[in-house]
Amino acid sequence: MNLFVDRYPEEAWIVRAALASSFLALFLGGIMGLIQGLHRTGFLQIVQDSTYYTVLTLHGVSMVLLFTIYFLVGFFQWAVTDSLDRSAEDIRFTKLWYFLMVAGTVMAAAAILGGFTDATNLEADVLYTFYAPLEAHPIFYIGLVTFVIGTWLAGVDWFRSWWAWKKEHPGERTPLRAFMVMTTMLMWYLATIGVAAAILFFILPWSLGLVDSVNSLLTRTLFWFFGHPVVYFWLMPAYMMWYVILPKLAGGRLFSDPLARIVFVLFLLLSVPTGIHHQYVDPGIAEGFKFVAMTNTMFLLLPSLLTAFTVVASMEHGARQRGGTGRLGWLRSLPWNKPAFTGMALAGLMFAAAGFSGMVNAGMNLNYVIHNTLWVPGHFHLTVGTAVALTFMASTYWFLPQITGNGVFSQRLGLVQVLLWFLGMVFMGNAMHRIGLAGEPRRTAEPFYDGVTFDTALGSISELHFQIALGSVILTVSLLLFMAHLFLSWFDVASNPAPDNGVIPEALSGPENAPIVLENLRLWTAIALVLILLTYALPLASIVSANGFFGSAGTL
Ligand code: HAS
Ligand code: CU
Repeated sequence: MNLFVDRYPEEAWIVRAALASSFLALFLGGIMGLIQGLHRTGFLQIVQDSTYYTVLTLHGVSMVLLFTIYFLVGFFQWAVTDSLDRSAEDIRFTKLWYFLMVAGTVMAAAAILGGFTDATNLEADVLYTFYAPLEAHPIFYIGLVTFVIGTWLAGVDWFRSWWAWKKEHPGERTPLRAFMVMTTMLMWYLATIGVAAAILFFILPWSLGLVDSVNSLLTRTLFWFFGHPVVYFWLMPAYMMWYVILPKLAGGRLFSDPLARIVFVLFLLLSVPTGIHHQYVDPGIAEGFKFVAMTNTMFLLLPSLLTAFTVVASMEHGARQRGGTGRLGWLRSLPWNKPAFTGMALAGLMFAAAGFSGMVNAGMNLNYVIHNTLWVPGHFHLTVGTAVALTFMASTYWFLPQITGNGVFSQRLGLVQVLLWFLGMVFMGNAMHRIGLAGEPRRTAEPFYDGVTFDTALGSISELHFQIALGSVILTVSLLLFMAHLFLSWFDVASNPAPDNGVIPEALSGPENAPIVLENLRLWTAIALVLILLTYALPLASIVSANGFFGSAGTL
């Protein structure tokens, strides 16, 4: 009786509900992605240019706010319950935060969907970055706030479990998965201060008509205070899978538990004080502050570089346990026939490329070349769209049986699905980066300067457009396969038994080797707060002193 669903049926229900919400968003967002991919490359323009921005908003919000966050709350619920081996303190509270998230989603979705029709005054064509001067119907912001409050309460729920566990296990190291959840949630609490302040004090009152204008630069800066760390909110659960599930699937054990803890503490410390790297070209922020953000960003590469080392070392260990030999020959001994493994490994491989495009973005001078071009969507389709999304989808092949009690429908079909996602992103990611270097702008329905042309010469703009469209189609096929497969597995069409493989093995270098100071999350949160104050107090003060709190909308 090792399956999670047998041990914790009520918690498994919440995990399933969160996953179902997540995949619904993925499906909706994916269809919007196809429409966009074909629209802006000139292949199929079934929506008006003005509706393109509704589609773009729905795509962005569904993918990066709903798909990712619903998945991670489900995954974190499993991680906390399973690793602490205790039920939720009060399952009604657990349901409360989930339903708050759903209520928020319904409000925000209604506002966005209103953009497709003139029958209501609902509209929210503000993209997933939703800062001023773009303005949405108030219900959009109220929905977002409700959704975020849901996640805050989810964090409270997990902290309550952790505190209760600690009381019963004095002096023991927190199990790795719970440690990762707590550090991620602390990072999230700090990050969301920015977006909560932007919405509650400025954007919502403005959208309600209570104030006439807002200081756009202030809302942008508060947004990016949140907008950079939110990307690690998506990444850290994917890293958790690379640390705890991937080594097991590779046939071995995690290389170092203490190193994994250090990585998560580094993310807690450094995720927020880097947000200004999204604003290198914003006037109104002094160069010096931008330079500080750049320096912090370069330090923030460290936890990912450490991850690359630890995860690959763990994979190598697994491969050698399975009889692999040679300097690179061990790669052949990895379980490439398993979609959960192959999907996650390919997601990691793609993230290596994505990390490099991130480094280019982060350099102040190089950023001037790529900012606001299609290079940036290229970067984030490899990070969140592949490293995170493909890891989430691939891990579902391992995870779903744990929470439904049903085996997956077909490993082979799963393998085809993850390979297609990787292939689709190879085309799309490559072409977006390259076309961005040629200067094609992002966030536009109409990137054509001379009308649509179809030139087949390799490397030409239209050939790159073709790669983007082809990538979108391949990704859609992969998505449809994933949804169909999910349905067949969830409803146990093949009656495959669920493998009883839920135990996560101990790391080679175990938790007892982790310095005890790592457990002191109050200390790390306090240091993170100081770093945030040091990087943000002066820029915010100068923005407010230049144009006041309410400046004027649209001055940027
Ligand atoms: Fe980024 C813009 C800088 C990581 C997402 N980023 C964006 C936007 C998004 C986004 C959504 O400095 C657009 C926002 C908008 O709409 O305007 N980003 C970075 C840097 C990193 C980085 C330095 N980004 C991410 C992650 C994201 C994400 C992660 C989502 C999940 N990004 C920027 C900057 C901008 C930006 C600027 C603004 C651009 C502009 O001008 O607008 C770093 O965290 C990256 C570090 C990563 C590495 C790679 C390590 C490699 C690993 C792989 C191991 C291999 C394995 C597999 C496991 C150093 C861990 C091996 C396999 C075998 C088979 C052996
Ligand atoms: Cu960033």
